[in-house]
Amino acid sequence: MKTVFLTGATSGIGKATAELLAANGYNLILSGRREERLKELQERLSHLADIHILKFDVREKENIPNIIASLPEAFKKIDILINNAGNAYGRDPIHEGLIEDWENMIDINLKGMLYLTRAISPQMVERKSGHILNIASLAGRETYPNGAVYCASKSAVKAATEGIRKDLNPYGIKVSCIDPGLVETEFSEVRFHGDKEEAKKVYQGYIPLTAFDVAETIEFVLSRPPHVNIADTLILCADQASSTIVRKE
Ligand code: NDP
Ligand code: 8X3
Repeated sequence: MKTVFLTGATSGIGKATAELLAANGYNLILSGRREERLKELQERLSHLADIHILKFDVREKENIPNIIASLPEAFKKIDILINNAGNAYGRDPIHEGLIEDWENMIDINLKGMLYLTRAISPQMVERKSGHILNIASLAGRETYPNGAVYCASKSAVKAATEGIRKDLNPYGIKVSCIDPGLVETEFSEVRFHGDKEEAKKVYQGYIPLTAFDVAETIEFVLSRPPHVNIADTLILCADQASSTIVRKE
């Protein structure tokens, strides 16, 4: 049975992925900052798979190597790392943006992914096997107004993913990236700093992707035979043509 280390398991895409992977026979290390949600997932899924939960913030640069080193014996060998934790903060033109929002996006979306990859990839290199899957975004391929820093953070995730694939190629490690378009999760609630009404409007008038749609893509990428790596995937709802073109009623 393969062991997956999944960040951002408490909500949205990560939560749906945890549910689907547990049902498909993967053992899971689930992480996020909201411990109650991690415990709920562990209780609900533990009849399907072995689940270990870890409450930490992906910005904890100093702590992450210790967290990985202190995993219980049964979870020490990590076959798959899914760097999913991330969010957008704010939807402002650059001259009005909050610097704290920018720091959150760069520190969580980009640097958090790098810290986890740095801590977990050496054991994959040693074993000459493994799979790292990063969740970037359509926003990493295409910018849109009032999203410069989020788009930059995701573009950086995509560039880093390509570089990581090249670095890890000699060791037989697969490195993949999935880029979703609009997915209805808690993402917009976080982006609008908890304003649920504003968040709801993002998904009105068309049918967005669900977290489960993306989880299915993740499961597909992970379950390809050893010689196949789905390196890069764009998944959009049928109503979306680009970051700025969405067919609405
Ligand atoms: P959600 O807000 O529903 O989930 C975000 C997850 O990331 C939560 O589990 C949250 O856990 C975790 N997270 C956020 N910040 C941190 C942190 N500092 N440390 C640890 N965990 C953190 O959003 P989505 O499920 O939509 O987002 C998942 C990924 O998908 C993100 O990388 C996002 O950028 C990307 N994406 C989303 C799209 C969308 O339209 N929704 C489209 C394209 C990409 P907790 O708060 O408990 O720490
Ligand atoms: C999340 C999708 O369109 O809000 O990456 O940037 S979008």
